Amino acid sequence: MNRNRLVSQMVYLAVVVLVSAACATSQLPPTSVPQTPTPMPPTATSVPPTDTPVSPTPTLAPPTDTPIPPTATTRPTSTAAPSVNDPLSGNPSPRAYVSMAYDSESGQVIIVGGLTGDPNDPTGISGATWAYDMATNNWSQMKPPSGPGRSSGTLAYDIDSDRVILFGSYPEGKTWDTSDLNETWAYDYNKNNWTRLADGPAKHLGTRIAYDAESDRIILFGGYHVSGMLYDDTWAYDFNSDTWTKMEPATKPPGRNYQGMTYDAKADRVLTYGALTVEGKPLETLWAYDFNTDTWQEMVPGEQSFPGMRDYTAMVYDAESDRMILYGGKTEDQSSGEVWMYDYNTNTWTKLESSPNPGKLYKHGMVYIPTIDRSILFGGDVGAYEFSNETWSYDLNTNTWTNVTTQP
Ligand SMILES: [Ca+2]
Ligand SMILES: [Ca+2]
Ligand SMILES: [Ca+2]
Ligand SMILES: [Ca+2]
Repeated sequence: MNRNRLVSQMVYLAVVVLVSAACATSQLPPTSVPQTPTPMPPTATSVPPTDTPVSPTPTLAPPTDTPIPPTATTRPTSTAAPSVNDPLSGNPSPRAYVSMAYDSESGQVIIVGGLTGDPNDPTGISGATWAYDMATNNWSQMKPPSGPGRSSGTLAYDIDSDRVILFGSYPEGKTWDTSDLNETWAYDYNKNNWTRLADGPAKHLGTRIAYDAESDRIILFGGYHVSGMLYDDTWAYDFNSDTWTKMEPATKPPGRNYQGMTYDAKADRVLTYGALTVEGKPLETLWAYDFNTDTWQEMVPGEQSFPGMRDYTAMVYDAESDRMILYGGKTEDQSSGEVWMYDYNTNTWTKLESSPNPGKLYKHGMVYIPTIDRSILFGGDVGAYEFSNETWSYDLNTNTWTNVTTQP
């Protein structure tokens, strides 16, 4: 069993118990969302792995895209004030559990909160909305008039709808109160406002999302249930109809959480890699999901080198180079500073090393910016709850990292 994960989960459970006891009189009524703990053994796949390069199959008829306005007005909206658990100007404070999305219409990288201090201290959990402007290399706390008041979820940008989608977050300042974790929120940078949308799957701690642009769907995979079970279910969210749909692929990757996940636009596949089983066994095979056919495919690496154990890693897709980039994540010797490049077309991993680099870290955020053909990395845990607030830029074509952190 992975001791670090066991300890963190035990701490987390203890906190949930304490918070539940302390807040017994102010508890929300039990949710009507039924738990669906369908424990699945961390199976190897039943389908024989293929290690032959797979050419993307022609897409089937894409789901129809009839724009239906989200019916957010029927749901409560948060009246949370702008976050005080964060500096009001300058750079975001150092943090972990960072997820990033790039609003390409507005040219802004968006993050929402993160763990900024002691996870047992309410002031250590920020729910602030921050935007990083590529053109000026400047971070701004957006201070929307109302917001989710939530932290450390997973983000993806819906290009078609020009919204950043936040899912799987927990309340700001509630110290790991995971209650349901099922709120869906959309951020419109142009109007600087958040809208609450239909609830998604409940209690999927550390689930990840990515946006399938060809299908105009947010794809969700993985998550951890506090009973000690990792989910291996796949969901799709359509902002246009404000609908979550549970998919039913015949084959599924082993359950996991806080893994790397990104969308390969050319192949029209959502790629996921890394994290651990409940027993602490590393998940070292990349999987690719095609929403159009509702099919997961295991991309067995064969004899080549591949990243190996990576927990809390980050992945992006460099569209210009048509390669996936993986950076960071916890390894057996704490964490790694290597870049791994993956080519879906040939199922080929390539290790790249360069100096300087952001160093060994995990629980960081990373996103690709097509207009400058660079990936941006922010934050992360550099070891034992010591956090970074550095911003780095990476050019895959030249394998060059640049620290672009501005001095306060
Ligand atoms: Ca926008
Ligand atoms: Ca959309
Ligand atoms: Ca698709
Ligand atoms: Ca490139």
